[in-house]
Amino acid sequence: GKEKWPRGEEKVWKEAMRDLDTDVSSITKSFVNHVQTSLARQPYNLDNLGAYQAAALSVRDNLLVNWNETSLQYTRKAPKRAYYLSLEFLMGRTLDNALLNLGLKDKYADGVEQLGFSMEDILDQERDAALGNGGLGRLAACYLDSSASQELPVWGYGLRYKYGIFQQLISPEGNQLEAPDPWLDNQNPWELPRLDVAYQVRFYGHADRLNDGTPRAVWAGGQEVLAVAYDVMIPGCYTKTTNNLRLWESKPKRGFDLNSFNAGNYEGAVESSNSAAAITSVLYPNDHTTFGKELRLKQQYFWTAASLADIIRRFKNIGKPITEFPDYVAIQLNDTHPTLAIPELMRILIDEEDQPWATAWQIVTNTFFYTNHTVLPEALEKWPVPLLEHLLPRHMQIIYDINLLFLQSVERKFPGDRDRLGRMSLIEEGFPKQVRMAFLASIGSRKVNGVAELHSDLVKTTILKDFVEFEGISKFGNVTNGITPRRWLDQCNPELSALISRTLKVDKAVWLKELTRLEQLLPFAEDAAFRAEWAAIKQRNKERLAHHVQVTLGLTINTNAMFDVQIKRLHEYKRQTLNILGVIHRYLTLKNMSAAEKKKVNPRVVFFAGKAAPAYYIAKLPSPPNHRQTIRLIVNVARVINADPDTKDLLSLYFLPDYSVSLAEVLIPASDISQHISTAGTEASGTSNMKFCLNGGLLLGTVDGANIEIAEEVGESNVFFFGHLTPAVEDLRYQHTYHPVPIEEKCPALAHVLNQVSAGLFGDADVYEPLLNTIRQGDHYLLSDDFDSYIAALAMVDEAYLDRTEWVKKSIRTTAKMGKFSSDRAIMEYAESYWNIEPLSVV
Ligand code: Z57
Repeated sequence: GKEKWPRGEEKVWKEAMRDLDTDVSSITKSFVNHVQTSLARQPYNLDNLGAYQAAALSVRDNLLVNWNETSLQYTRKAPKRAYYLSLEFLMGRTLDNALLNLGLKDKYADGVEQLGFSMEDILDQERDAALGNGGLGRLAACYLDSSASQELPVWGYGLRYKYGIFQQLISPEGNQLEAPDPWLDNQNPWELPRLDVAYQVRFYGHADRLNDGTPRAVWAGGQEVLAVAYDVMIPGCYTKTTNNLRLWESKPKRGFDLNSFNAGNYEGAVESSNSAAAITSVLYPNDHTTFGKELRLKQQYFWTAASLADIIRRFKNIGKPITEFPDYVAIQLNDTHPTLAIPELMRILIDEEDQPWATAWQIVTNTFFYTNHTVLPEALEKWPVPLLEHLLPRHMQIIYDINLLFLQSVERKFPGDRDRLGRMSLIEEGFPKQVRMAFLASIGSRKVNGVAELHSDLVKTTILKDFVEFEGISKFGNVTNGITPRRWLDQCNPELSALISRTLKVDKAVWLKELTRLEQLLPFAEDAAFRAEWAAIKQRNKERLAHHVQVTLGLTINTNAMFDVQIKRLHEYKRQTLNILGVIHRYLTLKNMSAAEKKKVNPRVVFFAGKAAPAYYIAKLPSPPNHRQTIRLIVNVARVINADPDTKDLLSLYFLPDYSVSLAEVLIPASDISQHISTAGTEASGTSNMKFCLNGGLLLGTVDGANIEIAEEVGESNVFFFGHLTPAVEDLRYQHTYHPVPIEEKCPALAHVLNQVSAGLFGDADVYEPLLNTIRQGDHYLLSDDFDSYIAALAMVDEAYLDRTEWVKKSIRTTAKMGKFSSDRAIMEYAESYWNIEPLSVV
């Protein structure tokens, strides 16, 4: 029976339970209260870090009230819910975002100033939550913000890594050094440990089929690990809805193995406890490469098993039959990393819920949705069958069964087509055999989507072509990525946000949630006073960046130059090398100019930032050329160029170490032009391109990913496109292999640049040789094919920048037409066309 509530006096409860007061004096009271109690510190010697913690705890109180209310509504109304499974959530900092979403920033700023602190200093104390590598993880974070802001019942599920993406240091020689990221060292106020929410997850052991006429099996033995929940509050913008991001931490089932301990094997006892904790100890820092490590597979299963157990428990509380599961639950798979959720749900339905195979498969294929984020072959996950058999014997059986039934149905549709069966099998033949995770994710899902129009077309016509032919085109779609305008405009560029509100004569609460309203800025491109304000804000953002670089690196930057920015993970396909070789070309050109010619040149500052995957040295083998050498080249080119009195006023170059979400928030609003120059067909979408354009930076890029849709929106006259198009890429690669043309003939300008590097103009000549040779021979990413048109595009950028009035018009028009790229639009497409969920107001 239900307990009587309230227990005591209703009036007392109700009075105590109303929302927290948010007048400034209540805020300072709450702040000081946290200093004295939660932090147990003396108010008189409180430093900025303590002030950050007190402010965070005080803001968190507001979030927790909303978060509880939201959970209660979800439980009471039991709407269909969606779950976003992502191995990465690149959240960045939270305090500023929470204050803005709650609409409390001005009041808190007022309060902390009255107590003698500056809001800016306090915000700067926070460490980034960097539980992701790059675009895929940041997309997940934007999607959580948009879900909460639109009152959608969406939860995230991920891992609580003890160490996030490594901290990048750059040695004086230009080598990337990696240091651990102990982000949890100063208590994290944004998470709530839920030690009572815990599940057991099994590894290894053996699986025995019952062979009793059912498909059931018993999986037993092996190792059991505990998954413990940590909840992170996700506040919506100007709404009470506060969703949840549940992150799992692994720990040993018992503190240590009692048997070994009693047998005097203290070390052995501790070892088993170490291996359980190891599962969530560190984020894998490899982006776009699969690595085949057992610990990574353990992470994937640990996380999907705990998340599914949690989702199923919540579903069961509604009291509906299991066959109605897809009416209450949609699960989005962010890339193939959570694909084990498919055989795991089959295992639960068959072995634990005693469902027939067909019923189980019906439930599974109505529950999951799969987003593909790349067509690069080296990034497509494959797991060795022997490893899966060893770690997850029952899942391997289920995968074989899925494959058998699937191939039988393919055979029925295409009788005798053995090539097709080989191509489509979930198991790739070889030594060892491997499970193709993208195929498993596709056939186990209700829908499959790519992340930009071009990319989704490529998915349908290349890696999943056979699956489109077999299952029909309607299962395969596109949801173009988006970004949250809260963080990527209002938070990172407050002056521009304020100008927009003044100009549109509407509160930001309105246009931040209806971003296509930015179109109303278009006529103001013709207004000289408006243009002056627009340009002045860009200038102040450039000065803010220069100040940041001055304080953190001690370098003085010329803010009267065009700011040219390329910031993203280092990867061959993203072609940072093309950019640096272009910089060298510019440098050599300047060196040959007369003083009179130089007078006509507009100064340019080039910024790079980004992390490269750590090198793994295989004993005695030289490590292959990779993007780490590109960093080294950039740093050494910078050293030479920035010191050259002939050119340094006209060209300078900076590699900013340790790229992060919070560094992006300073760089992006300061950019005049940003570079998105992947070989056509290789960048699935890109999302920083959207961030730059939303902040009035123009785009220099290839006809690739979301660049194409940005150009469609803002107009081709406002972007700088260059390079070969996707359909030409395959032919060009074929030419490179079978009819190679020496680079001196094909692209003399590039050959000259390469020769200068080889000749030691930037030192370390032999170090760069392997990197340069990837361009001279093979040139898989087509630098030699695109270089001339790249240089021409850079010249057009220079030319356009000389007419500053026209440039500012382009900048305004670009921002004005970026409404489509709000992640609100993207997440609504998922909600309506895929998940079938609706907003639920929390009042
Ligand atoms: C990652 O960040 C992306 C794709 C991947 O397969 C992996 Br692994 C990591 C990126 C794409 O490269 C971007 O083009 C895209 O914008 C982003 O995912 C979000 O979809």
